[in-house]
Amino acid sequence: MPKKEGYSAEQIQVLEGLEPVRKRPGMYIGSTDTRGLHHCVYEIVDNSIDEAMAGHCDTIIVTLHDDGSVSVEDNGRGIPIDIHPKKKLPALEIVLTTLHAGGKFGGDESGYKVSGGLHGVGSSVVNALSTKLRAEVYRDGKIHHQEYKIGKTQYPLKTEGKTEKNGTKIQFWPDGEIFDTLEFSMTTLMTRFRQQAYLTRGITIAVLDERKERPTDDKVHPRLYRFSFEGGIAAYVRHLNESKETIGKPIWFEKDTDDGMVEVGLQYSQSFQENVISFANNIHTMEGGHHLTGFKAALTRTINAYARSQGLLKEKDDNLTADDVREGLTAVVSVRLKEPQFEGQTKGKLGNAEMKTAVETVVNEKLAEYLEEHPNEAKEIVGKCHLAARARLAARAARDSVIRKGALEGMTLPGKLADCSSRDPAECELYIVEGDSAGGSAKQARKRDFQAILPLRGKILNVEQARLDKMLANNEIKSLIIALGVGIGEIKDVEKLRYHRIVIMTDADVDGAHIRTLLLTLFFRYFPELIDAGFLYIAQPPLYKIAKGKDVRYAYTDEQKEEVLKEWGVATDVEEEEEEGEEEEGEKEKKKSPRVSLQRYKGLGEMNPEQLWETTMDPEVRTMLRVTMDDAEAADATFTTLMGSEVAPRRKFIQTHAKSVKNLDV
Ligand code: 0RA
Repeated sequence: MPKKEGYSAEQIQVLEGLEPVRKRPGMYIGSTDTRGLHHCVYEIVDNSIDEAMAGHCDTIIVTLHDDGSVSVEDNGRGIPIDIHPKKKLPALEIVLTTLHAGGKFGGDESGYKVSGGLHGVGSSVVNALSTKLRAEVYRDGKIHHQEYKIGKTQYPLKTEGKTEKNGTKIQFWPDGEIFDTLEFSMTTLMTRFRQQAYLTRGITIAVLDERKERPTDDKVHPRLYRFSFEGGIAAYVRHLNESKETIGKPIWFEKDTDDGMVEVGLQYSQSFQENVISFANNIHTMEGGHHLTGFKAALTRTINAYARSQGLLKEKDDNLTADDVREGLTAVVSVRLKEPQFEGQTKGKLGNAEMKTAVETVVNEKLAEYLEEHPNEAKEIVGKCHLAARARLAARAARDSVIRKGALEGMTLPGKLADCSSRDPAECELYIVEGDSAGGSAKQARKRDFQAILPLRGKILNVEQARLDKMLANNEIKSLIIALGVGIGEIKDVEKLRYHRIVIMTDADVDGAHIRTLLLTLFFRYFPELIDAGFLYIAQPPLYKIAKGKDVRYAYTDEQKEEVLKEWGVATDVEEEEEEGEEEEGEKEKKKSPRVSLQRYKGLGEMNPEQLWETTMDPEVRTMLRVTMDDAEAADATFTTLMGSEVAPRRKFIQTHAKSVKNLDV
């Protein structure tokens, strides 16, 4: 940890004015969209977190004011206000009105600011991009304040009033001429502050939303939120594993080394996902770096050594691979060091090579210790890794067999596939349909020149707890992959894709939702390029058919159904028929008009081919949802819940989402 005692006005590097910041804001805060706007808050909060990490502050309060401003108050020592001998200005004013060399997102590596580094470097950038900024410093029983407009000082530092407090409060009004939007998101801020509170044990970060008009997303949150985690990183790991069936309690250790602090939390679960996240000086290193490399190396080495020493891995067995030992692992690796180097495209990669050895040494030692002291958990962990290794071999075998079949190309197109006649992928569509009876309807309904139908048996449902590699061995899935024509694994060739529209068409019930999820998972894991290219769709069959004489309407949502019934003057609380049939309306006024019938489709099989065509398959009128990769991270969490071995959260998820396919966006 850098020493901060005795730091005063003379030590602050004075470099240049703030003009460049307004000229090229993106260089300093990344962008001027909503991300850049939120970045300003992080810049200010990071300085308070530095003060907390130095041990001088334990509470940070962030307030979203109704006038569009944000304030950040901490109970630290207060930004120094003594006068700089050469510049003859208070340190506070220098910190807020002068720019440190280089931009955070610019080319100058040396200018990269880190939490835990020099105080206040980013505040001047925020000041330059604000129509107004007010700083208050509580020190020595007095209140000191100063205001700025687009970074320009409005009056000399003023000392007035008494206070018992110590600390700093910065309030700023972001400039609408710079930012595309001035709307802060409580949801976004909370995610960031939760993460930072986990990483800094003992700190409390509170967010207070005082806005009268709140964005829709934010209305779900209480107006005051406090993040404070005594458990630190261990609590973070517990939080990440909340819906999973875990092995033992989170493992946690920290050690101060010559090269910096190393802190690690980890826990295995029965899921197949890996979730390892790393930080350097509280900054999320998205692209990893040497600290993460050290962690992975130590994990592989230590678990193999333990497994061998206990005879859990026989002499003839190969070592577990790095991938094997990370399956089902959730871990947080956090390091703090004096001079962090951030590299890579988004500066999200730690470049300090010494951190590999530092983390590796600590993890080797502490993890070995843990395994020795917790033989039951250790055994379960090794068993889990072993399973991953076996699955890896099985998956390879399954893939090979798929590839072998695929290699025969057109010859082996599955018998169940009703292919289209066109050979131009750009105009060809493949409907993946649940069940043979719906498949039959779809085959009759389709336009055979460009629409192909592949019925999948409900059988794939049985793989509900199975792994994807088992799915690949499944005949239904093999048929699908062969029909797509692209192969899989190393032999994948997306150019060979036979259809540029792949449409998942399943029933609007729980089983349908389940099959759809399995298929989405398959595409997400094995054919992400097809999702990226926008080739994957979800069909939208109607939920209801409502008829009055010759007038037939289809409703795709409950709201639409209500609308039609209202239009036709039918009481909306009318009971739906269980089975298809006519419904007699009791009310007198309706006697003269034809009877209204309401049919609820439980499955695609209930629709006759014409209905299926005119509601779901006719390109002229149908709507389909295009599956996107937009939120791959969120999707992965969805899949974890759905594919995980714990049944309860999965069932809950399917029940709540069975009808709202939109929430399943991949
Ligand atoms: C440098 C020295 C001292 C405090 C700080 C910086 C400081 C900066 C910020 C930014 C936000 N909150 C802050 N709190 C403290 C201490 C100087 C001293 O008392 O010797």
